[in-house]
Amino acid sequence: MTKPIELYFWPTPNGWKISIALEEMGLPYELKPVNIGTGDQFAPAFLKISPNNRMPAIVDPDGPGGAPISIFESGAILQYLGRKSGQFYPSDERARSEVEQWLYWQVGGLGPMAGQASHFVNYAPKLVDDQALIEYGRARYVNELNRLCGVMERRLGEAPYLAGDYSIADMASWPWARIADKLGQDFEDFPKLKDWVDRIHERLAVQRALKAGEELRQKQALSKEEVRDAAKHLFGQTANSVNGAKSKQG
Ligand SMILES: N[C@@H](CCC(=O)N[C@@H](CS)C(=O)NCC(=O)O)C(=O)O
Repeated sequence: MTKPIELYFWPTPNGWKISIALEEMGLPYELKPVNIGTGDQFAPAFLKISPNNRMPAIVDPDGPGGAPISIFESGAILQYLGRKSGQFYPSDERARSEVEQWLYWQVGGLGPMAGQASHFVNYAPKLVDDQALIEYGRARYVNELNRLCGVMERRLGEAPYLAGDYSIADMASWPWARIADKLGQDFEDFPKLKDWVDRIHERLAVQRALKAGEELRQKQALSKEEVRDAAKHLFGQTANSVNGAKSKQG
């Protein structure tokens, strides 16, 4: 029996990309919680697997040549799992390039921009007393996310899924796109995007992925104090602060 893939995970959009892929592909996996609100991402053992101190990451005990392999960066993980399972990542060059364009669009654009929009909508208002100071950043990222939702809306008018057929590119974009309404967007302006969000949400594998590790999820609306506590670990990171956190963790 092959050993399960270890998924270093916290229930956030980046984490769900990989639990969705593992569920869709029917690959056995085991969740290894990385509590990013309390600093688990700086532990030396985790940095060996994920040198960027971010989750998700995986360890596949049954990697190439039968030896273990660790992988960080959600896009690289999705490509690895797609190649391993032979699913949702076609081998035909034209179809594969289509998937890769939308996958890279997600990891280079939608993910970082939605992440910044989330920072300015959900966190900055609880961290900065003078709200005028955050307005420029909030508008910049909420507008950029709006533009990206428009890109998906146009694309989904041409094809049912981002790369034509359902693929790892959809698995990467869906966890962020589905919360666009919580990040200053109105789904009424993006009906095709909303339909795609709903179609993917109905998939049983996606429902199982959302359930996995659900108990790790904190309540949605954090108090000012809770946000300030998590912010000590999550925000204002520098090369020195990461090294300092690392040495504190032994
Ligand atoms: N580019 C990375 C982004 C991953 C990422 O930003 N993960 C966040 C959680 S959603 C994280 O681990 N944050 C921990 C930290 O900021 O220290 C990927 O696609 O895997």
